[in-house]
Order: sequence, then structure tokens, then C-alpha cells
Amino acid sequence: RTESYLVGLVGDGVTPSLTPPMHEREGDVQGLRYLYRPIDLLELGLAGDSVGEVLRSARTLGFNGLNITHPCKQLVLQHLDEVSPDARRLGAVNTVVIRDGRFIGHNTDFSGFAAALASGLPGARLDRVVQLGAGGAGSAVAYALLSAGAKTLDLVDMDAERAAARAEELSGFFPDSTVTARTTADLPQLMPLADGLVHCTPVGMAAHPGVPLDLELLESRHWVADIVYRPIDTELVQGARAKGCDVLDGGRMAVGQAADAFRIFTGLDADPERMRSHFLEL
Ligand code: SKM
Repeated sequence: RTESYLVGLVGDGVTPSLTPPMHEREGDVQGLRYLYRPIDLLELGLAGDSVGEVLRSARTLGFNGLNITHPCKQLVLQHLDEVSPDARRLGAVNTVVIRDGRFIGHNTDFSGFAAALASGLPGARLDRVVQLGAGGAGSAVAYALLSAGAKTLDLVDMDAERAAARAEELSGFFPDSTVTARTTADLPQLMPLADGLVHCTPVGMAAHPGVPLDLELLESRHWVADIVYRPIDTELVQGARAKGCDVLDGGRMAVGQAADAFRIFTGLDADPERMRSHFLEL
């Protein structure tokens, strides 16, 4: 019988992350003994490829699991005993549960975004979606959109090769959908055809202010999802609201990944709405 939970987040610069307080508060509310430690590789002077060693140390010390973030989401794969089919296809793991001495990997970035989309933009049309950004987070989001039934996905990235590689890979996983690599120059043609827009680049974060596209391209019939959550009201989110669009802010994905990881670690459902109100207080 597990009477307490000890989990952590491994990655570079994770000390200020909001994930630990989100989990701990949910544990408190559920009456659990639940501790969530940041394990900051930068502060520890450890490189990303020490994630295997960190995993084994965590097992030795009785951890129930770890969230894994940059730069370890791919590096961790080779150390796992089992990987969920979705995480395997995505080639990225952000949640490792330690059970009977075995490491089992999952990806709650994709499932968390899917849950966020379903709860925050219920009934959003997914026939045609434009996505900005095809990096790590973008890959998980694209996978979630296609899993949720997006029929046509236009994938825009400043790195044309990266967009092309992702589009080809995703087309292989979702043969009934059309995934096409695009450039920002295509946006004036694409937006009039799109139901919604998802933003997965760093633009709008405190360190990268601005908007990722010309807001004139937004129409009130578009829904807009941002995954940037610091600040929560990015310039894109504000601009889209001002246009009358239905909007999903980045906090929903941040909460979604945490809620799904909480369930994987404990076997207990987290309440995403309660987690979100706590997240908004942090
Ligand atoms: O996948 C998530 C991870 O679980 C937690 C996190 C964070 O708190 O910074 C970021 C994402 O990589």
C-alpha cells in the first residue's frame, strides 16, 4: 500500500516551475502525503544525458515517478523499461512512473493538450487547423490535434526542414489526415480556410514579447489556442479575444499535463478545474 508519494521534475532550470506547487496543492486537497521536488540539472551541474543516472537514483530513494522536461524528453527513452504507444510514436516522454523497480514512460503533453482543448474549447471545429511552431511542444500539440480528429493541419515553422520532417512523420501516423509543412508567408492564404489557430512558439513569453502572426488575419469565427502561459494573457490571447474569437490560454495545457501526470503517479483523478484555479493564483 502506498501511503505517501514522492515525485519530481527533472530538467534544466526547473526551479521556478509551477508544476510542483500545482501537484502538491492537489495532493493536499485530496488528503495525500504528496511531495513534488524540482531536480534542476543546471543547478546540480549535470548534463541532460545524466537523466538515466537521475532516474536510477530516484528509484533508489523511493520516488514514485518523475516528470521530465527539456533537455531530457528524448534522452530518457533509452532508460525506460516500457513506453506508452503514444509516447513511443511521439518520440518524447515527460512522465515516468516507477513501479516495481521498472520505469514506465508516458507523454502527458499531448494528452494534456487534448484534454485542454476538449474542456476549454468544447465543440471547436477541427476540419482545418493552422499550427505555428513544430518544435518539441508543437509536436505533442500536433499529435493531440490529429488524435482529436483534425482533418487538415497546416504546420508552420521558421525552420522549413523541421516542419517538413514533422509533417511527413505525422502523416505516417495519421494517414486519414493531411499534414502539410508551410511557411509564415502562406498565412494570408491559409487563415481564411482555417477553423482555428494553435500557437506553439516562444513568442509572447516575457523574454520574447510580441505576436506570432499579423492579428489582422484573425476573424471572430476562428478559435485560437496559445500554449504560452507566462504571461497567461499573451498579446495573442488578448488580440484574439478583442477580435471575438474563442480562446484557449496556455494555462490549460500546463494544467492538463499536470493533471494527467498526477493520475499516472497516484492512480487518482486530479480535478483540472481546481488545479486551474490554483494555477491562476500562482
Ligand atoms: O511536460 C511538461 C513537464 O511535465 C513539466 C514542465 C514544467 O513544469 O516546466 C514542462 C513540460 O515540459
